[in-house]
Amino acid sequence: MKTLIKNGTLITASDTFQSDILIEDEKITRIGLNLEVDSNHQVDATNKLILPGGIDPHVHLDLPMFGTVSSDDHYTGHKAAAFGGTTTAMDFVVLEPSPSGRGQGEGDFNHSVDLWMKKAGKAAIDYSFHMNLTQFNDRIAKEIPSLMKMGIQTLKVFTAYNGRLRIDDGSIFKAMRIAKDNGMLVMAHCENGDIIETLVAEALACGHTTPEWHAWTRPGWGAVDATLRVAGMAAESEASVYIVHMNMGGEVDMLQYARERGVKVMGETCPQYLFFTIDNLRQPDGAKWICSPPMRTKQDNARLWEGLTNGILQTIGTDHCPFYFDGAKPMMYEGKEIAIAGKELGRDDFTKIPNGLPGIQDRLPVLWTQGVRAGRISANQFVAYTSTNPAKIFGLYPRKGALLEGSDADITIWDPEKKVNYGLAHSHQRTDYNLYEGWELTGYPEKVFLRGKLIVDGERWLGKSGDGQFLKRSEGEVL
Ligand code: DUC
Ligand code: ZN
Ligand code: ZN
Repeated sequence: MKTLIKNGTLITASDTFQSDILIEDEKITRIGLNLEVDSNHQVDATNKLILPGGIDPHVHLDLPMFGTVSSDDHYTGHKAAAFGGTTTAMDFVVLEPSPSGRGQGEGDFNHSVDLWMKKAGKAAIDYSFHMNLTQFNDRIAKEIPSLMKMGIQTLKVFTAYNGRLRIDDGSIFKAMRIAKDNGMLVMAHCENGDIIETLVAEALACGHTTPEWHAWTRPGWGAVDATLRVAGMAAESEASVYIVHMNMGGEVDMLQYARERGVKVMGETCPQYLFFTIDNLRQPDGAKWICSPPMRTKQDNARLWEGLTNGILQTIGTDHCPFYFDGAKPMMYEGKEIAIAGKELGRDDFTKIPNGLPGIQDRLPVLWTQGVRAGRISANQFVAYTSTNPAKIFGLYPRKGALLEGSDADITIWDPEKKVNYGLAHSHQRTDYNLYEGWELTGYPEKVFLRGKLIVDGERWLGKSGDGQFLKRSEGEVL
């Protein structure tokens, strides 16, 4: 099967050039001007841009939490991703004890990965996993290198969620040493768990229950101090470390400080932290914006943009973890009514609002208009942050994140002039709201190929459950 895409403008992380592109079966096999090839299909891409499919390094699909579950699974979330031009997504395996295993509730990597593989059987785009390292002891330490053999090159640690997800700093430091010795990468969620626990208890005791208290009880300085602490551990252990969902200007400062001193630390931000502030949590529908870490200030938005403009940050993920705003009301999804409990669970208590928001589809369209068209980042930086850098950091390059002969034919044909009044009507994310409702966008995906198969053609969905493949990853690069 041969598909020839003619007359497009290719955008890579470093170059912009006119070229045709030939896809044979699942791979890009030729790139060049005026290709004359017998093909089964030709696509005219005159006035269109050709981008490597987006890679979202940070999503939470089908994740049980807050007594419910994130409302996109590996099919619905992947379908939404594809409509937004993304063809690879990485989500996080919850470390669970095996029912027949060692007992005492000790996490079991094999069992946990098996569970996640089963969930992801319905994948519609390619995917891989990070492992949540939410327990640590000598046995777990010994078993960490086995993850590499499973193609899981990343350990996620938390400096918050005391008594649940957090492991202490000594354990994080030991995990970093193991990661360093085995070509693995440590990802860190940086907030100050001790301060959060104190402030939450005080807020509730005073009867402060509204959504904005979610932000007041998770102070930004805690994210800044945790970022510096994690960077310090990276320096001392010489491990490669990736700070997820940077939301504070001060975190960008800490990242810059560490990187200028040769520490192998990298940073991700997410679109929501570039646009929204604590003011959104004060709205009557403020629960829609509840996620951890929370929205901050306009100054933080601006410093994060600066971090992207100047290349201090390396990636833009989404932390896609959607919930319904009103899960008591069913919504239609592929012709069926479906209701999943959501933000209404915390109507009277901000600590019970499921943390997380949608974004897997929104990422590229919103960033194109607000980033590239607004002159904050170049089109090449857009590709770097949303595709090529994640591929390099997470051990997928040049199979993914590249427009090169031999790379997987994951391709998004982008119409840079298409105007869309964005919002729920365009969204395939399985939730009842969209954070970018009514935003005027210019530039939108037109066609999306996953390993050579056309899965999105305008408004038409041609993909299916099971199209996605698990990607075994190997050692990545430090950017
Ligand atoms: N933050 C969220 O808001 N949701 C899921 C996980 C996380 O870190
Ligand atoms: Zn996190
Ligand atoms: Zn997350």
